Amino acid sequence: GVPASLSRFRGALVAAVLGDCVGGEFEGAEEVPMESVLQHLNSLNDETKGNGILEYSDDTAMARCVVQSLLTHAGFNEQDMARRFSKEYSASPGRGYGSGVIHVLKKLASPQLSDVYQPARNQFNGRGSFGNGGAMRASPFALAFPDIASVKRFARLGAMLTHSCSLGYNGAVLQALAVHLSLQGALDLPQKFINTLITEMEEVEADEAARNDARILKEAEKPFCERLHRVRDLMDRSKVSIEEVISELGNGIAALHSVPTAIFCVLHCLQPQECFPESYGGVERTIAYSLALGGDTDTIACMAGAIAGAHYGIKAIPQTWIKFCEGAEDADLNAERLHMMYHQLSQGG
Ligand code: F2R
Ligand code: MG
Ligand code: MG
Repeated sequence: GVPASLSRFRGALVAAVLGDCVGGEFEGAEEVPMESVLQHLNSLNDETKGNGILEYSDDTAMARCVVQSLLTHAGFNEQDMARRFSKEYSASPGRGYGSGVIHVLKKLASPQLSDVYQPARNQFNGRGSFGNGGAMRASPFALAFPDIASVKRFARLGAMLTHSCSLGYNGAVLQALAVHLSLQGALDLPQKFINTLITEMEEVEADEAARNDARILKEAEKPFCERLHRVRDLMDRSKVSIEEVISELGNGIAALHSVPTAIFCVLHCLQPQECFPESYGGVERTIAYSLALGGDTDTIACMAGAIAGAHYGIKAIPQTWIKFCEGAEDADLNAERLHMMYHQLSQGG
C-alpha cells in the first residue's frame, strides 16, 4: 500500500468524533429521512455558531481513553486502559453508555481487582457482551500499530476489557482491520478491500471460542465473514434501498449488526450520488448515509467516519463541522501523536 500519511491519521480520528457527535441526534430513531439528515448537517455550516456544541458520547469518551493509554505506554497496557475507562465513566457517567457495560466500568474501579478481564467475563450470565462498545473504540489501534498482527491482537484485547463474547471483540478486530487497510490506500480498490477483510476474518473466526459463541447464539458458522459476503453482494448492486441495507446488515447495537454496516456505508459512498448535495465530499457522504440508516447512528457513523477519514484524509473534512463537535480538535492533535508512534514502531523503534 501507499505510505500512511499524517492527513489520513487526522482524517480517521477526527471523522470518528464527528460521526459520534452528529450521529447522536438520531440514535435509536427507527426512520430517518435523508432530508432531516441534510438539515441537521446543514446547521453545522453556520459559522456564527459552533465551538463544540454537539457533545460526544461514550464512543468518543472511550476512544480517547484508548488513545491516551496507547500513547502513554507506547503500546498496550491492559491495567492502564481499564483504569482509564472506569475513571472516565465515573467522571462523566452521562455520555450514553450501554446499560450492561456500566456494571463492568464500576467493577473496574475496584482497587482489589486482580484480573481486569474478569468483570467483562461475568456479563450476561457469563456469556459476555456482544454489543458494539468494543468496536466503537477500536480505530486507534490501527493508528498506533503498523503491523496487522498487532492491530488484530490489541484491538481484541482492548475490547475484551468490556466485551468477552467473540461477537463483541471480533467486531472490534474487524473495525480496526478496516481502518488499517484504509490507511494504506486499500479503498482505491474496493473489491480487493472487501476480499482482504473476508480473508482476514476467516482466520479470526476460525478460533474455537468464536465457533462456540456462534453456535450458542445461533448465528452463521463465521458470522462476520457471512455478513461481509452480504456487504460484497450489496456492493455489486447498482441500486440498494435503505430498507434492504437494514434488513441484510442491520443497524443495531450488536457489533454484528453494525460493524459490517459501517463498512458498507463507506463502500457505498465512494462515488457521488444524487441524494447528496454536489458540494459533499466522501466523508460528508459517508456520515450522512450512516445517519439515514437510523438505529445506532452515532456508533455506525463513528466507525464509518474512521474508515472514510483514513481514506480521504483531513482535507475532506469541513472546518465548520470540526468547530461544532466537542473533542474534534483534540482528536486532530492526538492523530499527530499516533502518527509519530506508528512510524516509530514501523522503523523498529
Ligand atoms: N447505549 C447506547 N444508546 C442507548 C441509550 C442511550 C442513553 N441511555 C441515552 O439516552 O442517553 N449507546 C451506546 O451503547 C452502544 C455500545 O454499547 P456497549 O458498550 O456494547 O454496551 P453493552 O451494555 O455491553 O451492550 C449493549 C446492549 O446489547 C445487549 N447485549 C449485549 N450482549 C448481550 C448478551 N450476551 N445477551 C443479551 N443482550 C446483550 C444488551 O441490551 C446491552 O445493554 C453504542 O451504541 C453506544 O453509542
Ligand atoms: Mg454513543
Ligand atoms: Mg451508539
